[in-house]
Amino acid sequence: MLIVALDPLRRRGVVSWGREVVGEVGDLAAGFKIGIPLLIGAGIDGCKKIFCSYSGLLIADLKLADIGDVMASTVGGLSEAGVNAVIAHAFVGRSGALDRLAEECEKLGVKLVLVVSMSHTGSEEFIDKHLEEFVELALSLNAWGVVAPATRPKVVRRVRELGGGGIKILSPGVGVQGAQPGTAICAGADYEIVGRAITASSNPRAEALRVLSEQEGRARECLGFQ
Ligand code: NUP
Repeated sequence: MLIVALDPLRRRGVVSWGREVVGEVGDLAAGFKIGIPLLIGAGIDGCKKIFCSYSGLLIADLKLADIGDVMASTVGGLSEAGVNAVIAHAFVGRSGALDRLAEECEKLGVKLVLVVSMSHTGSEEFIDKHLEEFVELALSLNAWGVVAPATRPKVVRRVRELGGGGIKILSPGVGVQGAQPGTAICAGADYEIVGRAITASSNPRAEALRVLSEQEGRARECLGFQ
């Protein structure tokens, strides 16, 4: 239920920092999410070192938004580096873009995740106006998952209604951005993505355990878990 966003907080010692965090919370997390900050800070070879003894879900959150061939070649490189899921923007559309990306992901065995809504308030300005179409697009492309904001559980609930039970919902925004652990799960998310609340803590493992226990507590209340 927990995906840890491994965004480095400074520029130095990124690889050893990353290895430390992965070592501390790797057995607690359902996956890790890496993005442009880690790629800049550690390079692709540094990322490989960080995850060399990790074999779980590894999501590259580059929020791809390009023509199909460019996104496909990006995914090829990421897959070689050990990434097994990628996040792309839905707004680039299917034809000449996401159709090609989805095909490449399927070929490489990489999970495709589309952004259908974001955790910042500006998401309402443009992206959220197309929420229904984006979820439909994700379903029609057979995407493994979608990103929807823990900061706005109503949106998560709507995505679950629109998407049915088969698609995974990944929800960022827990912790520093204000959402409480478990609220997105209660609204229908499968995973909550947590970055700084864990990675900036002096004790990432204790913080990850706290997040998991809060998630469980809320889920027990709202979903009737035993
Ligand atoms: O809508 C989104 N909001 C968001 O914060 C989509 C995302 N992919 N993210 C990512 O989630 C963001 O790039 C960061 O890696 C993580 C949230 O980190 P934090 O706020 O928990 O530190």
